[in-house]
Amino acid sequence: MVGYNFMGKAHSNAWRQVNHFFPDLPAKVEMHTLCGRNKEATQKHAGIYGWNRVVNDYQALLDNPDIDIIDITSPNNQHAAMAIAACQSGKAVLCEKPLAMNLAEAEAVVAAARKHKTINMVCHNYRRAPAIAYAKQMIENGDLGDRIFHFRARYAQDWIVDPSFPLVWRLQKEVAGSGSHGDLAAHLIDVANYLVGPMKEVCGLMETFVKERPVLAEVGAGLSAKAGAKMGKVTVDDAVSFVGRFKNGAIANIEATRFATGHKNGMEFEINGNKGSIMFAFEDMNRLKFFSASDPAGKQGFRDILVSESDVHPYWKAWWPPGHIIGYEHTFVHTVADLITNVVQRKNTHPTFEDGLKCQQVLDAVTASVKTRSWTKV
Ligand code: SOE
Repeated sequence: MVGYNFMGKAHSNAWRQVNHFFPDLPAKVEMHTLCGRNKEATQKHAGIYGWNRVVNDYQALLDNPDIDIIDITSPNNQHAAMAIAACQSGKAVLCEKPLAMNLAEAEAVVAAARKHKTINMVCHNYRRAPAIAYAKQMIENGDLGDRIFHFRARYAQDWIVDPSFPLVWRLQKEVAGSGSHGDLAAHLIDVANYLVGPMKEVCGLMETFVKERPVLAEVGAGLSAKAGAKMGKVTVDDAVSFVGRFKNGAIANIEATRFATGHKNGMEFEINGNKGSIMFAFEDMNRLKFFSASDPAGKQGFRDILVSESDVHPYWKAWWPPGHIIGYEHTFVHTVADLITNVVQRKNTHPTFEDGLKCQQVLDAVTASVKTRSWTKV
């Protein structure tokens, strides 16, 4: 694995736990090597997370014949080049989202994966929240009917509302690619692609509310950081909002912001079909709300499904008795569990790099639409 900050912590935990909770997987994980540029920090995090060895040169990971899977959790501007090099090495590749900084990069990654027949996955972990995986089954089962009308979604955070919060890499275009758009809207777009299908056109707006911030003095845990004295320019969007049309006729209404005061990780969506609707809110991720128009008159209403029944709900067999709920980190455990099976069977499952590219196509179309102030084809 390369990288050891927020996503490195989430992925490491997944690799460490996966055989414990999925004992029937066809392979046992050895957490072979952690790679990072800063020698001391890499060593320290390898110790905390449970990696057996440390290297400071990415090529050393790729050259090691004992390593089967490369996991990329470095900042966004390194994803594409690292993923392409990993494909060339013949190993399987898991890349944290977003797959790339822009469409051209994402296309190059997909081309490399095709050329080298790479087993690949992009880590859109929310697909593997049991409620979202179950929503997929319900939609395929026709529980919402045979026509979807709306995908309405919002990703609301507030960690940079304070203008004295420093200029971390997530706020710099050359490292992050974009702001709330590629970081948060990307998740909603991926869920939309997964549950409703591809979009054909979009029209959006973006805003950067705080245009200058103190430069970064020190990175802290999670998303925290300490500010330095000088000021620097914020080069990404703080908030994005767009509408879109799906190829199947449904319409999308999507918003992502880091300025929703009071909201911490408010990833929420609703899908309305001709026979039913579902609602999901990540901060209550063990529940899926479902309305069925087939319920008898007088007894209709949104019901609350606790998605924790072993024989019914995706991934639950691995965990606890019903109602003994799970959290954010489990979505990563599910992701690597499925990846391990694929690596052994030499096949790909969603979300592949192609799915990452499809997400990037929507992201780029929205950005173009904001620039030209017009509807843009995906
Ligand atoms: C920060 O905005 C962040 O950690 C994202 O980078 C993640 O992708 C998202 O899952 C939660 O918020």
